[in-house]
Amino acid sequence: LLAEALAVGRPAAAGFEVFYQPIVRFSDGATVAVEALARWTSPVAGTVHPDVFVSVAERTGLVAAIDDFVLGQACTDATTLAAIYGRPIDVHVNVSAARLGQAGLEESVVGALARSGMPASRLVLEITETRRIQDITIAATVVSRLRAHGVRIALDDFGSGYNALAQLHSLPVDIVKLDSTLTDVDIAPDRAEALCRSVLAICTDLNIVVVAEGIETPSRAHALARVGCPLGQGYLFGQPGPLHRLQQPTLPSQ
Ligand code: G
Ligand code: G
Ligand code: MN
Ligand code: NA
Repeated sequence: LLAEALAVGRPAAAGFEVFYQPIVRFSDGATVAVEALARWTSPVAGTVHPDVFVSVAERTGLVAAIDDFVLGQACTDATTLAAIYGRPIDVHVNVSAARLGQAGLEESVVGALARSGMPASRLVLEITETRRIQDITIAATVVSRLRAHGVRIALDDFGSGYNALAQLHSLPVDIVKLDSTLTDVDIAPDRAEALCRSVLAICTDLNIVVVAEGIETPSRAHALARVGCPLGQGYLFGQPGPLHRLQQPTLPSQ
C-alpha cells in the first residue's frame, strides 16, 4: 500500500502531509525552531501512525521518498513560518540514518534549499536511527559534507537505543536531542536530573546544543531549565499540527 502511494511521485496526492511541532527556549518561552513530522492518511487504510509507516518505509527502501517530501515541504514553508513567528526560525527535518550510507542525500538537501530559497543556516537535519549506522566512516563523511553547506546536524533520540555516547565520538554534530526517557523527572526525579546534567556537561564541552524531548509537564520544563538545558520540545509547548494551527506557545508560570 505504501509503495503504491509513493509510486505516483506526488506524496501529497497520496495523503501525506507535514505537521510541525515547536521547539522552545526555556528562558523566555520563545519558539526558536519547529520540527517537521510526516503524517499519512491513506485513502484506503485511513490514518497510519508514523511509527508504522516510517518503519515499513525503512525496511522497504521507501523512506527517502518520504524524507524528501517532508524536506521539500518544510523548506517551502519556511517563509510562512517566519511570518507566523515574526522572525526567521530554524526548521528541523528527520533523515533516516540508513540514508547516510546511500547516494543522493546531499543532492536532495542542496536541491530543496535552492528551490525554496531557504538559507542553509536555518535547516537542521535530525538523524533518526532505528538500526545501527552501518558504516560510521561513510556517515561521518556525509555529515561533514552537509555541514560544509551550512546545514546543521542533530542526533535524534539521544541516550536511547543506538544513539549512544560513541556517536558523539564519531559524528560531528551540532545538536543533541535528549530522549524523553532521560527527561522524565516525574518518574525518577533525581536520576533524570543527574542524567540530563551529565549529558549537558558533555555537550557543552563539545560545543553541542541540547534540546530536551518529551516535555509534557511544567515540572519537567522547570527541572530541565534548572540543570541548564536551553531548549525543549513536547506536548506542554505544543502538539505537532498543520502549519495553520501553529501559534506562539507560552511558558507555564513558575
Ligand atoms: O511524529 P511521531 O512521534 O509520531 O513520529 C514517530 C516517529 O517517526 C519518530 O521517531 C519520528 O522521528 C519519525 N518520523 C516522523 N516524520 C519522519 C520523517 O519525515 N522521516 C523520518 N525518517 N522519520 C520520521
Ligand atoms: O523521534 P522524534 O523525536 O523525531 O519523535 C518526535 C515525535 O515525538 C513527535 O512527532 C511527537 O509525535 C512525539 N512527541 C512530541 N512531543 C511529545 C511529548 O511531549 N510526549 C510524547 N510522548 N511524545 C511526544
Ligand atoms: Mn526527530
Ligand atoms: Na526523538
